[in-house]
Amino acid sequence: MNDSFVTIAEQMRTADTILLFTHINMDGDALGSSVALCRALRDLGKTCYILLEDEISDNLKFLDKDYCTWDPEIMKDPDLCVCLDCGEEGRFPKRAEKFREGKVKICIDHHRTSDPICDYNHIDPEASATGELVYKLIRCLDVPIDKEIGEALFAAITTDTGNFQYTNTTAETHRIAAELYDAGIDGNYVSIQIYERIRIERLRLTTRILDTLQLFGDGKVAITYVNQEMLDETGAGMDEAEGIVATLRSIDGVQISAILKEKNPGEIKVSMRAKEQGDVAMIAKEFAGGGHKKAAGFTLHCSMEEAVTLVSEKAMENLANGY
Ligand SMILES: [Mn+2]
Repeated sequence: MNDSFVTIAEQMRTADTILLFTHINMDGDALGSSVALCRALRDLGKTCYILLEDEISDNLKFLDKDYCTWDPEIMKDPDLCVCLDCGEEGRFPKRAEKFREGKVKICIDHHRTSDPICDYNHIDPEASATGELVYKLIRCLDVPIDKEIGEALFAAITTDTGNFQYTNTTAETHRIAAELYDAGIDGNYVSIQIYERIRIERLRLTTRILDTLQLFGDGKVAITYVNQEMLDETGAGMDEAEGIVATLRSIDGVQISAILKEKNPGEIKVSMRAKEQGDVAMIAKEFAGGGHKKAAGFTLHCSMEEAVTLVSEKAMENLANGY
């Protein structure tokens, strides 16, 4: 059962010190929703920070105006610890101990989970982005949404909806976006920061990865991979392979796409996407992974060649079963 935003807002009003957490490999939703909430809580006079354990990617740095810290000692025994866009300690492993220090713990997330870990949880898999949920929470906190909060929320929502293209995009998503425009956001500025500041190294890596593209099942399944050698050759980081899996899905006729990332020799992280057909959460579940019907991931322990074969077979089987 979800706790209402009214209940959660009440908890926030009575707290003085609040520490926010989000998942590793932050995306625009993770950081955008955290920044928006941090700013709103500071507007209410709270001492509030976002505690991180990894670096903010260059295209999201514009969001952090002194909200983020990497120092767990910044706050002793916070009144409240809030995890956003994630609901399990494995998503913030190095900060899990600090999270438990919170006198009260709250989770705000849109990833489906079977067992919520916090005292108060608002988990809504129907929400396109955690940013949508934070928008509603800020409304309950009675904090006016200004340009800065609005742009952070817009960054969150544009990221997780694939710029309002994915199936999770609803009338509600657009209504919230409209409210953000009314608050004075510059949507074009946010989009340029997020989408149009690509490093040349990233583009070179993309070229290398696309060279590995293989199609299976009459062109319905597209699979690529990236290994450490490609990173060394191009000077790009593994995080810069993000987004390619969505590009693959955009190929005409493709229903399921996958990118296989060699984290370590023999350890392969698989990210999958589905278009109109296919349920990649079903595949991920089989390998102890997680995600949504149209976007999911898991880890395999085998060679790249074996992984490509296995993933292609699972994808074709998934489509054949009518998902
Ligand atoms: Mn999200």
